[in-house]
Amino acid sequence: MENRAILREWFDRVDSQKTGNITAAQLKSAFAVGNLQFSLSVVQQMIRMYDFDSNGTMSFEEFFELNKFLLKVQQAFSSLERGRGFLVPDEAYEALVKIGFSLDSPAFYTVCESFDQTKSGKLRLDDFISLCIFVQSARNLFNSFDTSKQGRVTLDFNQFIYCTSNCRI
Ligand SMILES: [Ca+2]
Repeated sequence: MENRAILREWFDRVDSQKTGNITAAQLKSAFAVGNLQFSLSVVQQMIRMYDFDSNGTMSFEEFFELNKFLLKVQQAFSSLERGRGFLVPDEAYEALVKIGFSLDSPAFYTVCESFDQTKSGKLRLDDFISLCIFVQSARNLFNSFDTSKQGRVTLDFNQFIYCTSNCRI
């Protein structure tokens, strides 16, 4: 899905009611057609990340931005999966670095384990995308608190609850 016209066609097909917006449920089934299985909450998180007008659905422009992120994730995945269709944790770590996230070991292994749905030590593309969506939205949220760009935030209990509920997938 590289070019805008192809994306537009895809978007219009998914937007079966021709509302100009696609819902989380529509997006979830469209991904499933492409063999990517996401939970509804992951798809809702994707929408929240790029829902610039906060109406809870995706316009084409919003979808276009989401797709850019997904392409970056997919490219990092493809460069390391060597035709097997999955990444082992060390490769997932490397792929995350390519995307621009360098986590320390405790953070990485915790997040990796929670997105390894089959607990097999193998992350398929949909697992890896879900993981990246989580890390990206956590980063956005972190940045919104880290206003002085110190790479460190102080949260009171209410803010902590706000953060964990926002990042729960
Ligand atoms: Ca929207």
